[in-house]
Amino acid sequence: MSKAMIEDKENKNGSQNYDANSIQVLKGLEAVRRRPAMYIGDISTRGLHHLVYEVVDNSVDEAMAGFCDQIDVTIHPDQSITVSDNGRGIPVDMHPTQKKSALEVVMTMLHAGGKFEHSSYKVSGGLHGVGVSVVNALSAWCRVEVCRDGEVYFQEYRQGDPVEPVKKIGKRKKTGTTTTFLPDSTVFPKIDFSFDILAGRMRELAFLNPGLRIDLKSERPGREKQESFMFKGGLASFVEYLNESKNKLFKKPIAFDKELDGVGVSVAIQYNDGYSESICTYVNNISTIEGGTHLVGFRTAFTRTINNYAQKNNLTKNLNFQLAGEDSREGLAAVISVRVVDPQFEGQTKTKLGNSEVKGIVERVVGEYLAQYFEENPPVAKKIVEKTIEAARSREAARKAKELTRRKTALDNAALPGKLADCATTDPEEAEIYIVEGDSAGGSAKQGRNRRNQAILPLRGKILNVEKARIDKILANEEIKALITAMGCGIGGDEFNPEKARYHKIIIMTDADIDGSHIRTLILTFFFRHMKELIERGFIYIAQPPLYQVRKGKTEKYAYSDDERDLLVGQLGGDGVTIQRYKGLGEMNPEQLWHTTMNPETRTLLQVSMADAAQCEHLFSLLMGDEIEPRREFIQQNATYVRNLDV
Ligand code: 0RA
Repeated sequence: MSKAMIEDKENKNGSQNYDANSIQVLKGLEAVRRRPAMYIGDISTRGLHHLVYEVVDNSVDEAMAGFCDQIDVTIHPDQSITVSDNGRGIPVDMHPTQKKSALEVVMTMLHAGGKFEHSSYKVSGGLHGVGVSVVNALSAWCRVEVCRDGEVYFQEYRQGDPVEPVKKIGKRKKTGTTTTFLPDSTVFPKIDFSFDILAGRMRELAFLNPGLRIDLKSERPGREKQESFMFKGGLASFVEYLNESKNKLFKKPIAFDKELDGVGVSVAIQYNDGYSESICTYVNNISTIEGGTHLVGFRTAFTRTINNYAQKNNLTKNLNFQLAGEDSREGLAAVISVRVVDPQFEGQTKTKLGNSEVKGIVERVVGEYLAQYFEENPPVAKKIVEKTIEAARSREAARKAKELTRRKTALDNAALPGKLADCATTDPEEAEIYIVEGDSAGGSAKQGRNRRNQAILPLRGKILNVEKARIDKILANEEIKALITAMGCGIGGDEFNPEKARYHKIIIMTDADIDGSHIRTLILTFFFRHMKELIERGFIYIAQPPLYQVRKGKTEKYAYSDDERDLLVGQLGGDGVTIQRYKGLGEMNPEQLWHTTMNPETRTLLQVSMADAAQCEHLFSLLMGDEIEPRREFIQQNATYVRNLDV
């Protein structure tokens, strides 16, 4: 942005008059560069990838408006990104008040999008929708090519400032917009795009916008990769993807699109023979991890319709207890996508839909469609009711089991598990717990820790795979019981309360081998399925033990990757250097464990986040589900799959 504008900002009682538009300009791109996290969440992996989403979202808007069906996303060798679409092209005519090309206004003014409102479903809150000008502001350079009216228009920017006015650089019959940008290394500490993270979002967008093709390509040497996403089936394909490795209760997903009172509602439903509920919800293509009114409306309609059908057809006559909502959702995989003109986002992470009118709309649309579907497809309806009744029966059994554990812990004076070495502080904000694989590493961790605020819970061997067990069996498992009591926040719909979590850093520490990663996945699956909000609140971390000790004489250094090892060997001068590969945590003594993995001053923790809820759903069911083949394939391809969780 120009210098004059910045100076004007300081000039509060300025001698010049500014209209609303120029005031927007004044608190424009400079503010973005000063506080990037305000606009893109953070400047870590997540914020970096957010830049790409922002640009792609604009092209998807153009697709939703019906003018674009192809988007290409390319990661170049220098980590610059190109997003290209075949839409109408960003307008280039003179902006009436700004006296410059509309393209320049879009690229250099914050929230200039409103002026060109072309899609009634443009997002006004939440993480997305901050505008492509934010991406421009946070880029070392950015180049835009617009093909419109037979011409090719071009403009380039440096850290958001135009290099020259928009100019014509050629002729082209086709229309579209191509944006290329290089994230600014003075803003982002680490610039390395993850193909998998981008692929997760592109796949999701392709599911949510049936018929839209998104081609993702990495041109980085040694890491060339390409994937194409296009799903004619839309949400039906999405739900099949979520259920990929599961046994389905019925083959064809129940799916529909409806519009009521200006709200577009799309839903797809399919059951698997598992025990968890996987509902992915979206508002205007944005994942609403915390749910909201659309989810509430869906659940209400769903439970009521199943209950009505069961009663009407006399299917519950031998039951001496009620069917509950959670019963009807056991093994349910569903995707709900709504399009709302003025979405209100609420909640801790602004991913909860607040619009109250949406509840009733979704409830009505879903209720009407499902009731009719059940009438027309009695075998499917019967299967769902039977599954619901079975779930209700086991809920009864689980209730009894829970009562038993509760009574037992109430009688026990020491309610906390015996093998937990608790910390002194009772302030959850500063309390940490290390969940450690194996008794021997647990012993070292207990000796090495800071007793004041670090608790240690050793888990023996593999914990139960919760993906394959019902709640009553889960609650009977010793390792899991220890985990639940240590966490202190209870478990299961009505009893789980994240406010009661005894630690706000829950750190999973396992060996850096295949077994260790399996155990880590088992523990993560448990949190994901039964204490999801702890992940959403950012309480779950993964410890990073070193892979190597590199030693020369008295100097001991630790390497956390092969690259780092080679670097250290080089630094120490090569000759006489010994390298020890750590196969397990148990090989480190308490001091080494403290220094490398537990000392807050020197350790690295990976925070587990739910950036991509659908990808997590798919990942966990894939890793822990019934079918062995896709899992084996996945583990082989993704030895470091936790990174996919955007940690
Ligand atoms: C406003 C109006 C029109 C197109 C667009 C915005 C537009 C924006 C982006 C951003 C990325 N790709 C895009 N494609 C289109 C169309 C105005 C008209 O032609 O009438």
